[in-house]
Amino acid sequence: MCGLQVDVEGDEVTLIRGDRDDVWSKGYLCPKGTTLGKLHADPDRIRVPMVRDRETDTWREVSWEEAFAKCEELIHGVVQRHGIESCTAFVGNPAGHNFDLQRYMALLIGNAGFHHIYSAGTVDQWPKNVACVLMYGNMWKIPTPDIQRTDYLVIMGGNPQASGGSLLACPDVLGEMDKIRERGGRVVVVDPRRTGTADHADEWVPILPGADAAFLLAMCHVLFAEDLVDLGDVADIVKGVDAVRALCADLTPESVEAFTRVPADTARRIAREFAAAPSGAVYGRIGLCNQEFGTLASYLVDVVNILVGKFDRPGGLMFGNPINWPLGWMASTAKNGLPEFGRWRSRVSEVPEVLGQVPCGVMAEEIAAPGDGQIKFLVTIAGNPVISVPDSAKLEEALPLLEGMISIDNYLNETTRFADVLLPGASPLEQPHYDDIMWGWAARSAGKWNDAIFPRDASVPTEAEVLAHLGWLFTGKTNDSFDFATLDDAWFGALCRSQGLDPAEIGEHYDRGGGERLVDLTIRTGPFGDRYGEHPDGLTLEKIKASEHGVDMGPLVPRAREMVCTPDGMIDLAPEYITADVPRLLGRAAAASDARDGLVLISRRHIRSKNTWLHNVKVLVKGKDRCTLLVHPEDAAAARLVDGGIARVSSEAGSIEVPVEVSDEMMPGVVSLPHGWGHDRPGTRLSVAREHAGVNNNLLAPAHFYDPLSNNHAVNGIPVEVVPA
Ligand SMILES: Nc1nc2c(c(=O)[nH]1)N[C@H]1C(S)=C(S)[C@@H](COP(=O)(O)OP(=O)(O)OC[C@H]3O[C@@H](n4cnc5c(=O)[nH]c(N)nc54)[C@H](O)[C@@H]3O)O[C@H]1N2
Ligand SMILES: Nc1nc2c(c(=O)[nH]1)N[C@H]1C(S)=C(S)[C@@H](COP(=O)(O)OP(=O)(O)OC[C@H]3O[C@@H](n4cnc5c(=O)[nH]c(N)nc54)[C@H](O)[C@@H]3O)O[C@H]1N2
Ligand SMILES: [Mo]
Repeated sequence: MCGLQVDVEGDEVTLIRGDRDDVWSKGYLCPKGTTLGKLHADPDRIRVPMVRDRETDTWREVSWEEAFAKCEELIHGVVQRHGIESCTAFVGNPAGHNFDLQRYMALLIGNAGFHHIYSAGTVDQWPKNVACVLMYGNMWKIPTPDIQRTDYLVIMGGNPQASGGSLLACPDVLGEMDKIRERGGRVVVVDPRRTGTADHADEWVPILPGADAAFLLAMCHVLFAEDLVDLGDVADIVKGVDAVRALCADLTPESVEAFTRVPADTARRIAREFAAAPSGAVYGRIGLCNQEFGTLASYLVDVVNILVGKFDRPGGLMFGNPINWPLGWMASTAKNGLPEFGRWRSRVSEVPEVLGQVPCGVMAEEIAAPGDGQIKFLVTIAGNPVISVPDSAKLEEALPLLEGMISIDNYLNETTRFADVLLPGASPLEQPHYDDIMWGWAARSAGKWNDAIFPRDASVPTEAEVLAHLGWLFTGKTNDSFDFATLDDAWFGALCRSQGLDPAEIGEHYDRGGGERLVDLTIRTGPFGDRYGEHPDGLTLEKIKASEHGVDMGPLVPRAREMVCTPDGMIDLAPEYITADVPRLLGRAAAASDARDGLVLISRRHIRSKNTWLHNVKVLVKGKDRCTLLVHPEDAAAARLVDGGIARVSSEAGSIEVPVEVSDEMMPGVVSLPHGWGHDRPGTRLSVAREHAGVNNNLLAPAHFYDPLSNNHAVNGIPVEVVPA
């Protein structure tokens, strides 16, 4: 989303820097952006399709035609032998960032007729999706802090210093935090680790991993007890306030102190300060999702904001107002009814589905265990589950058992090495760009178009075409009859109709399809759009393209009334599905207060990584080893660990060895490992990453440690034992 200035000579990138004239990012850029040229030039990046011979485990470059012939043979074989029920997909994170993948996933997942799929969503934001669908009516309508105008910001379980933000899209979040403080406001970071973000805050509040829901309930308690509850402008569209009052009636800050480790007077003071601030927002991110009480904690974040009238107003928690409406915003519980959970169960462990998914860590047993419904075919799309998914050793053992595997990916990595066919996408500089859902939680109404910088051979299919093509084959049809344009038109037609428009009429405006047509549609029917001539001054993609440095339509505006799409039009402050989880939380609180000695493991990110996959870029991995176990000095002393020594870390799931870094940035009792490492596996083509292999922290994450309300894995708060190796 940040504006780049890319200098090129011929087909080489000579420099990438932040575009100072960019209306959104104003020159700001993180290291990920500066290295797109390195990714483009990476000799290890896969540029042509490859097919693997299983017997010799060797790869051969093939034409696209031959690759799809192999796909057809494999897919049809498995579907004939075992049925479409035996086929599934794993969708990874870049599917949310890539120009085509983010707009065309439906043409694979929807058209193929998979019974269900797996995704990185269940090690990420599924709890927030559950909370939002129940509260607001759509799983992707996730409100974000209006960080540029707030007076009081509480960041829980997020570290924008490393991540750049997440369900909060804003360039230079640390700069915004500094500005909040400069204008007399306050920033509080609630995190088991004193992160680089905490260093920019007024206050760091260490908290025991997984205890955030208790902290937030105690905040609610204070708000009710001290008569600070005032819903403000949204009062008439909120229901369930009394239920929340009852829920936290006994949960004084004192009563949860032993569990959260947050002193009662700190919790009380923050609740009071937050309520009294002229504007304020509590923001919760992955630390609150990837934990045992992910749904409860993620839901309570919104509750706290709403209770004190800091919702849907400037400086508060607000819905995004993107120029292009995100495709994910189409569904609504007003139209489709409230979600039913547990419509089916996973075959082996009988985990009830949530929003169509079971924990992605369960995929391994579904592949490995024989029987009816066993997974025999897997398509991975921009995902590296052998590293990113809990209990990953099991998945590594299971993948060779598949009868067919296709990966849409740009690298031969820990996961894709098991594929039969590897179908590469374009490099980031060979495709246009315009984000979809990410603008849905952006700090301003902005947008911009990026043209592809380097041309790609027109005969090479785009990733949209690849998705659609595979979807086609799964329905039993053949390569000969595949025609992207027909499927693209059908998808475009569905999107037109969702906006009350006639596709035949709207289609007249375009001489070609593809992602660009979809972007234009979502802009023209968005809040600032021209609606195809109805508002002649309105925006179109053409107008945005003409603004080289992007378009900024201003700050967020109150729009809850228009965004909320529940059956009764009300925001549900107390969905029973979620509030019924409080007794489980209190049970855990009692158990945790009794057993304070053990260590628990949490994850972290680094500004020079992107999950599992930027480790093949030299400038991003150079310098001192980042894959270390952070341990508080007291814990290090107790376990006889020394800085720079090697520790053996063991959990219920496995055991690894890793260098120790003793640091008081950890709270006592909690140790931290980065995720995304472990590049020592055979058969990959990652020459740089291999030299900086690190270890995979998901070898320690038990597959069955997850938040049962959302099926989101708890990769934070894993009990571990740490000893010198
Ligand atoms: N222990 C622990 N585990 C975690 C987390 C954690 O905090 N702790 N975080 C979780 C989170 S939030 C996430 S999102 C997941 C991420 O999990 P994954 O999505 O599985 O991992 P990534 O590294 O993001 O996957 C990137 C893959 O996409 C490919 N790729 C990159 N760009 C493109 C492209 O443009 N097109 C195509 N076709 N492929 C591309 C890369 O080569 C790589 O194979 O990890 C999760 N796992
Ligand atoms: N440079 C870079 N940027 C990225 C990524 C990357 O890998 N590298 N990944 C991208 C992705 S896919 C995502 S989802 C986002 C994530 O964006 P963020 O959520 O900002 O990611 P993290 O930096 O992992 O920050 C999570 C914080 O939660 C804390 N934490 C862990 N457990 C708990 C807990 O139980 N309670 C509380 N209160 N805190 C806890 C951790 O100590 C950590 O500081 O970042 C995105 N941006
Ligand atoms: Mo993520």
